[in-house]
Amino acid sequence: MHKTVVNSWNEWDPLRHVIVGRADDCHIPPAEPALEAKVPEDSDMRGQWGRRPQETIDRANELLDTFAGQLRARGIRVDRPVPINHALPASTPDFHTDSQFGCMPPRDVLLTVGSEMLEATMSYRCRWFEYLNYRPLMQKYFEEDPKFRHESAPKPRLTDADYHPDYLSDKIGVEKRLQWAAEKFFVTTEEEPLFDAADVLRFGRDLVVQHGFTTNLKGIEWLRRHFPEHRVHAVNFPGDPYPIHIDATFTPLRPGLILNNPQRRLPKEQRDMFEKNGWDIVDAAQPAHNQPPPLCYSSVWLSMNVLVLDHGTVCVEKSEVYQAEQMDRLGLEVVEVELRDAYAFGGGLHCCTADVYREGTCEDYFPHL
Ligand code: DAV
Repeated sequence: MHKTVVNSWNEWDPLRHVIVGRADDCHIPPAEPALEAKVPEDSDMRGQWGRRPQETIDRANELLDTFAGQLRARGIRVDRPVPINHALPASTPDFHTDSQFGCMPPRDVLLTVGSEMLEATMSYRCRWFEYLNYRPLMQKYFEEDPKFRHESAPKPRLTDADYHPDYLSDKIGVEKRLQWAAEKFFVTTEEEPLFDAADVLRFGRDLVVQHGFTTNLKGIEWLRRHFPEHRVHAVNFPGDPYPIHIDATFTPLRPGLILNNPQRRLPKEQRDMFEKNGWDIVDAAQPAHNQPPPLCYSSVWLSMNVLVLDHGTVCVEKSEVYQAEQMDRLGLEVVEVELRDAYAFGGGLHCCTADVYREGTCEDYFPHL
């Protein structure tokens, strides 16, 4: 096997090396401020926590293993995390929570920009130590690739000052949540920089970052200072009552083409940079399901949480027939991947992967700004 080279500048150039998560030992974490805000008010997850049932873990792992095999069969190198014991509490001098979460979605934690992989601050207490699942891989890349930059963002303190108490209720109602989201009043405060890696999309020289529950403005400012050669753009999507992670909302497919969730459209004034540079933003197809699977944090819009393999090929979840049809109309070849029974462990095909190597270099896709 060839030695690692870390290099990935965008979401669409040919993928050659990727991390695929695991469902091992995944826990539903106990209540904490950021989670309270995110778990939908009518969710079956409210009020329960603990290790997920073994048969659901086994089923999710079977699907993730099969997905990894499909990628390998296409010549893509696939690495897997080494799960830590997620039953252990997370304790620091500033907070305590009784369990951790899991390592199914590496995309939430690891942001690859060029030869750098950056561990995000994260914004949930139960996810504070999640980077440890990926450290064996990071160490290996560090040894194999003399140009690899392993970075970690400042660990946040995550005291109560990081969360608006207004969100500590299961009786807020969707109307109020939508109003708050439109006003950019999110659960996280501006106490300190916070971001999850899955709020960031890479467009070569430009990074597009969602301001929402898991990423605050200070987190976006931190990214701006950390990547001085990049332009960092804050976006937000007012139609989403639970705005975490950009990858079921805004999905670039190739240079010039982005899918946008029709219930979470990018506001008019934020569309400028795309329109002035010849990018089309098209509404994503409807999801095939009315409900997420049981005990799932994510919405039905994981339908658009796809993994682009190259400019003409995209992995789409097998049951998402409308999304697959739309890809076909847009001229992309669809690779069907069965993953729905793993959604509850942290998301879809984009979430459960993190780029190590894509071909290509850092290009400027927005020459007119
Ligand atoms: O629509 O629930 C899910 C994103 C998971 N990384 C949603 C967002």
